[in-house]
Amino acid sequence: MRVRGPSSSWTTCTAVARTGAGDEAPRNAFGAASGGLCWTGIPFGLDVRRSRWCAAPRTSTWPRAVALAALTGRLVSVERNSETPMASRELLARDAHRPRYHFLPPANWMNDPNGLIHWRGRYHLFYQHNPLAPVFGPIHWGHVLSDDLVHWRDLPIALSPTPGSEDESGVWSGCAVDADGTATVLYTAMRKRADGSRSELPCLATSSDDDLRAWRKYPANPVIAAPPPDLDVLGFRDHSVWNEDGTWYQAIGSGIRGSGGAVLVYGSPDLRHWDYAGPLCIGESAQTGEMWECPDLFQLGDRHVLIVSPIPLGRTIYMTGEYRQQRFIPFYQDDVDDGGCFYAPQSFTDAHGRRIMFGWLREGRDEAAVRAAGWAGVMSLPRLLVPRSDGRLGMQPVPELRALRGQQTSLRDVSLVSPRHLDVSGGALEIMAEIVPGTAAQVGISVRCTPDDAEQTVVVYDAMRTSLGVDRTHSSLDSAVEHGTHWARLELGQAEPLSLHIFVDHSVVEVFANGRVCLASRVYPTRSDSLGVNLFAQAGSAHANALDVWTMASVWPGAD
Ligand code: DQQ
Repeated sequence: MRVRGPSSSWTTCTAVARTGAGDEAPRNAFGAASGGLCWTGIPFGLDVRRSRWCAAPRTSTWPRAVALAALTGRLVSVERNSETPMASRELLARDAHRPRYHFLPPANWMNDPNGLIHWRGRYHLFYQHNPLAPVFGPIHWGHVLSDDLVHWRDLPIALSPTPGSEDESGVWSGCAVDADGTATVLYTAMRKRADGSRSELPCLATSSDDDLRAWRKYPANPVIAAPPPDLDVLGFRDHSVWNEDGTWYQAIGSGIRGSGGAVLVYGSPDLRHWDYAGPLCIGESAQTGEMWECPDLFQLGDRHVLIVSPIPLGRTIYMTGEYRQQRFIPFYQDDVDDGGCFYAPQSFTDAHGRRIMFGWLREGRDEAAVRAAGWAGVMSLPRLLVPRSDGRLGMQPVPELRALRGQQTSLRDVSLVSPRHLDVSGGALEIMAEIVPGTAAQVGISVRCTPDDAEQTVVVYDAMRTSLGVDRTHSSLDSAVEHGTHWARLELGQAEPLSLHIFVDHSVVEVFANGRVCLASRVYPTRSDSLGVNLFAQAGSAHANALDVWTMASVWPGAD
């Protein structure tokens, strides 16, 4: 049964709750209590009525309604609200682990970026979002827009699960295109059935207002009724859509049992009627996993790039190669990011012709910790994708991020034989360094360091391994958070220095190296003085040609 709260009770958020047949009126976990509850560390006042309704009072803010809904355990959908949920950004802003200039929602859970589009001069980022709790749950599309890819404005939730429809269990990942002036998204409708089975089917929604606030789901959804009948597929979800000579094509992530991850292609004259055109590409499960999530196919220079996030690898790979007539032949394959938390990215072309990618940075801490924090999931910085003659995928932070630079500290021509403490500190920093490794076995930069080095995260180039690593062995004195080291192969050419571009943002350390390697990692220092930066060389000498460090401004209200 679907019910909706009395409109007079709602101003900021409408919760759609559902009770099973014969259910008692939903009471929250504390009975029909009210007021003063502390949930996920955030004090929320509650007003629970003994009825079939879970309603937030007129005075409620977004997180109150969400907290209430989560406590009942029965809420399945949060519909579009008319006000922005900025209050909760301020509530969480001073959390020591909360990033200050990476994008993340006001509260609760986020995973994949979705529906990226540069629409009427502004950037739109939609995201997989459980607005009810900081854990994966009923997935909606959260929505923000930006003039500059750096400062974001929260907009109401764009897409919510519709009870009784194909997407009643979640509005899963999808992409956006401009179809003759109408913004159109293809997304995966998730429906879980009582017998444990589930369907994943492509659905369509449209919007044409300036801010892309109002979305209308296509009444004849789903636009594809089932996966190809002659294929035994493991999954059928996530979308990449493009237009070729007037025909729309859609790539859907899948896997063929006994074979490997796959991307299936469909063609359509109008984005609503689709015919299967065959597999775009099929992998081998031993190498690239059983099922490919979040396919993203695009042209970059004179090549094409296919990005997929394979299950069960839990990391994202790219392939550069040749695309012709709905088939993709890979020539080169590598990981998009080796830092261990980057997953399910999506890219888009902006009005300047730039290909820009965002990826989801997963948490490196357990459920109890994220429930206590009240939020989970961060978006990577927007990465500019650039073609390279060696077939690799070039990645750089977008230049717009320079707008956040504050105080600058610079060094030039420094010989390194031992660690050097730099006269800079901060939880939000940008660091650029050009270092000639020389005879040093290891050279690099430590960030989030305490003065006694009890906590530190080490970005290290290891000459013997010819690899760049992010060593989190001592990142945190909290033994419950992740501590591993992640390595990326990085062979420096003759006379090629190590070029590091490091973004430190509280619990995020995002590293770009030599234009071709990225490592995004999550770290959770416990000490308030884990703010230092050290430059080091070990077992030999190195030379830093240049090093620049900037403090970075916050883009979120209430943060320092
Ligand atoms: N997450 C989504 C799926 C996608 C996966 C659900 C990747 O659509 O396959 O939130 O993180």
